[in-house]
Amino acid sequence: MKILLLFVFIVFIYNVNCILFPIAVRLPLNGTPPDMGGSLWPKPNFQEFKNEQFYIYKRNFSLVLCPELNNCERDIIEKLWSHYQNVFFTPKLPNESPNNAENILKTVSFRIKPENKKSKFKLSECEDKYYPFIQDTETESYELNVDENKANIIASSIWGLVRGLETFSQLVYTPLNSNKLAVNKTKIIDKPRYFHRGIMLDSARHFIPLNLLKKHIDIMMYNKMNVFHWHLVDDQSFPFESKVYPDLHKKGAFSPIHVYTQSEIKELIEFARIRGIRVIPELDTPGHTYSWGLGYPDLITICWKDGKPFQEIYNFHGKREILNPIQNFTYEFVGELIKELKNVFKDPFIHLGMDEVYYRCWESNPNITEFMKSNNMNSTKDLEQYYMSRVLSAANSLGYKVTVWQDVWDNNVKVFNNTILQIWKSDKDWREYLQKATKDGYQVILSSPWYLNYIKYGSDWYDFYKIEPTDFTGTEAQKKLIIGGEACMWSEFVDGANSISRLWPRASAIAERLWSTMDLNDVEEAKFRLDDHRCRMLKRGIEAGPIFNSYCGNYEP
Ligand code: CP6
Repeated sequence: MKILLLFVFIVFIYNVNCILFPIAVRLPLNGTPPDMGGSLWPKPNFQEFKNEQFYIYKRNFSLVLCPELNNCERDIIEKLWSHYQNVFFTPKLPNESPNNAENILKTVSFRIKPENKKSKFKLSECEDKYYPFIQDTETESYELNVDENKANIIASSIWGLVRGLETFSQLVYTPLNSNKLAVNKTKIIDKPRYFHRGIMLDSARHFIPLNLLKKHIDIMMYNKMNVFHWHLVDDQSFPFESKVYPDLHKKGAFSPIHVYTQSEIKELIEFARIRGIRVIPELDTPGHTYSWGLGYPDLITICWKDGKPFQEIYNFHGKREILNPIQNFTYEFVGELIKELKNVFKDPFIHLGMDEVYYRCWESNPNITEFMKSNNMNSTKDLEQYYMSRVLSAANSLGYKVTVWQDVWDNNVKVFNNTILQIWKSDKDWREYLQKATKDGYQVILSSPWYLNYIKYGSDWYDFYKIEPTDFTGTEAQKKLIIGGEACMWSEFVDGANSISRLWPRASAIAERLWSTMDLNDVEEAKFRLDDHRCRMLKRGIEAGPIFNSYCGNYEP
C-alpha cells in the first residue's frame, strides 16, 4: 500500500511539474514543439497548432510551385528551397523510408494571391535583377497552412513567400525520443509591423570578409529582417572598389586585400536579394572622410591653427577628415561616386551620412570663412546647409531616396522633406527626437536604443526588446512616419572574429520588436522562445551567443 501511494505521489508530482513548469523541461532542440506554443521567432501575428502530426522524409518531400509564379519568382524559391534542404535535413538525420502507417507531409506549395499578380507586385523582367522591392508591410505578408500531407504558403508577393518559408522551417522539429522530422497541423497568418527592419554593419573600422557578410544576411533572413545598411567607408579605411576614382581604395583601404570588389558586392547584393533583403550603402560625408584624403588630398579641408595650416599627416577625427565644401571639385567627386554606387547597388535608397561634422576645422580655415562671407553665410550651419543641399539635390536627381543621420536636422539645417532621418543619438531621450522629427514631418528610422556596439554584463537584449517605438507624445499621423528601425553595429571593437556572436541573438530581439504586433511584450515569455531561437541558430551553424544559463542539446560548438 505504501509503495502504491508513493507511486501515485510520484506520478502526481511528475504531472504537476509538466503542467506547471512545462518550460523547465528542456527538450533537445527541436524547432517548434507545438505543445509549448511554438518557438517561432519573430512571433507571427496569428498561430494555431493542432496535435495532428506529419512526418517529413527527405526522399518523399518536394516543392510545388503554382503556375502563376513567373520565372524570376520560381528562381528565388528554388534557390532558397535548396538552401533550406540543409536546414531541414542535417547530416545526423538518418535517410529512412516512410512507414505506411504514418501521416507524412509530402509537399510544400508556394502561391501568390492572384489579385496581386496583376497589380503592383508584378515582376516583369528579371535580367535587371532589381525588383520593385518591399514597398509596404503588405509585401511580406503571408499565410501558412499545414494540413493533410501538404503545407501551403500563400502570399501577396514573392517576399511574403520567402518569409513564409522561413516560418515553415521553424515549424519542423524532431519529436522527443525520435530521430525523425515532423511538423504539426498549423495555421499561421502573418505580416510585419514595420517595413524597414535593418542591421547596420560598419566595414571601415575593421574589414568584415564577404563570406561573413553573407552569413549575416542568412541570419537576417532567419530573423525576417529586410535591410542591410552597409556603412562601407569611414575615416579609417575605404574598402569600396571605385573604378571612377581608384585611388580611393588603392590608397584608402587598409591593404589591397581589404577591398570589396564591385563583382563581390554584386554577388552579395544578389545573395541578399533572393533572401528578401535590400542592401543600402552609406557614403558618409562631409565628415568621416579621412581615408578619402589619402588618395585625393585636395578633397579635404585643411584645418588651421595659430595662423597657419596644420601639417600632421596622420591626425584624423576632428582634424583632416572633413571635405572641402567651397569647391566644385568636391561636389563633382561626390556626385560621380554616388552615381557609381547607384550602378553597383541598384537600390533606390542611399544613406549619405552627414553626421558629426567637425565645424571647428571649417571655421579655422580663412579660405572657408572668406567664402562664407562673400556668400552671406553667417555660420557654419549655413555652410552645412549649402553642402547638404548640393549633395542631396545631386542624389535626388539620380532618383535616389536619401537617408541621413539626424545631425543635420538637429543643427536646424533645412533638410529636404523627402529625406529619411535616422535617429541615433542618446544625449536626449530618443522619444524626444522621434516626437520632434515626426512633428517636422520626416519619416524616421529608430536606432538610438539599438546601438549594439554598447555591451554590458547581463541580459541586455531585454532592454532592446522593451523599446516601443510609438511610445512618445504625438498624433497617429506622426507615428505612421516611423518606417522602422535598425540595429547598429559599429566595428571599432568588432571584426570577423566576433561580429556574429556580438550581433546575434541580440539583434533578434529588435527583429521581433519590428516584426511582431505591438502587444507582444512579455519578456518572460519571449526569453524561452529566444533561447530556443538561439539554439536553432546554433543548429544552423551560427555561433550566436547565449542569453542566460541553459543548454541546447548537442548543438553547442
Ligand atoms: N562613426 C560614424 C561612428 C559613429 C557615428 N558615425 C558613432 C557615434 C557614437 C557611437 C557609436 C558610433 N563611430 N561615422 C554616429 C552615427 Cl556610441
